[in-house]
Amino acid sequence: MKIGIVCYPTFGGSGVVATELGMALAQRGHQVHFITYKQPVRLDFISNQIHFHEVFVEEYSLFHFQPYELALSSKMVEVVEEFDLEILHVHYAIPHAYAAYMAKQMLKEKNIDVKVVTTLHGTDITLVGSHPNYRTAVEFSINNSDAVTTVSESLKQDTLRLFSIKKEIHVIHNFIDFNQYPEINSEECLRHTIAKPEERIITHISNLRPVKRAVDVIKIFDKIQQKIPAKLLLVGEGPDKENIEGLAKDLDIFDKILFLGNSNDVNKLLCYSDLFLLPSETESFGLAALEAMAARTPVISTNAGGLPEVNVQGVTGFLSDVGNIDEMAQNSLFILEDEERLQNFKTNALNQAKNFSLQNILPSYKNVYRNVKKDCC
Ligand code: GMT
Repeated sequence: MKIGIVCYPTFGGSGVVATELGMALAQRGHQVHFITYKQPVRLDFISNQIHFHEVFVEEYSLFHFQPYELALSSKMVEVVEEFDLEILHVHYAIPHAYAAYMAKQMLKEKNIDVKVVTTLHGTDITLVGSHPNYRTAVEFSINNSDAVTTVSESLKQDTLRLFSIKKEIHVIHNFIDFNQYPEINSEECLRHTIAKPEERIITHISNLRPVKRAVDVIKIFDKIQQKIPAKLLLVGEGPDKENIEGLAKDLDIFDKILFLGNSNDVNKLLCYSDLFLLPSETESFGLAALEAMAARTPVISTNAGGLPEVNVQGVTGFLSDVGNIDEMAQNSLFILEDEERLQNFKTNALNQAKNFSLQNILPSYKNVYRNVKKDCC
């Protein structure tokens, strides 16, 4: 198949999923064309089956906002025509699904029938998409896609609740490519460079937006380290960085935290983790939690959105109400204080992650592609 993938090229989960999907398809012989404004950060697989088409937006003094959708839909038309693409798979509705609809209409005029698959990822529905300023256009572009998928059952229900949807929504969970995860104790996993043997290593990875509640991470970690020796690895950059640094200093735990910034190697960082914290306000799926579990790391999360579809209460970790810092700290200590229990949770986390392996999930996307193509011409 010849597929165009449109996504955000940044460290956010939707871009990561789109990039991993494109690389997996290319490895299996499909021709994949990424169309976005920058090379996706996780795009590290070199193959003649992968192409990258940069979308340029011309600056002009009249524009208060640069018209990205216009440049994107023009680029989609150009790439579909030049490379005979059959499918445009757009990740994150805003503005990608809308731009794809426009591209599809322009291509129709040229008797080209490209199929549009839209994958909804979370905040494009829950936080931003349903805002009155965007709702009409988001609803229209979902209903006019040839196929629609969501990354969790919870996000499907949110979409049906917040919009008037006429299309069938297919739930296709996010996935993990286990080939990218080093063996525990392998040479790539140098735990001793991070912490002393007696210290537990706790990790949080996110783009530090308020929705991730990274401030809660610091508060939970503070309670943990009062009881047991521990280090916190904080991976990611974002608007809450200053707040959490300030809080860590106020609590006098700054020296127990490693601020690692953005990383392309989360798989390698996670191999020394004993526990992963994800106290998000909302999370359609929680790819970061799944990545942690794939590296044998139990998860302490909230019970928001799709997290219960990933993290299993009392088995792979624990789930609490948003903001219940005391309970999250208690559950963390319950896992961390007993070595045998910790090892059981680690094994369970890995086993649960295996349900979301690339091999298990990829066929669902291929089915969606096959079905939309069946309706063709
Ligand atoms: O929240 C993020 O970190 C970024 C955001 C995105 O779209 O880039 O993530 C959303 O999509 C991820 C991949 O499907 C999901 O795992 C995240 O749960 C979801 N984030 C939220 O719903 C807040």
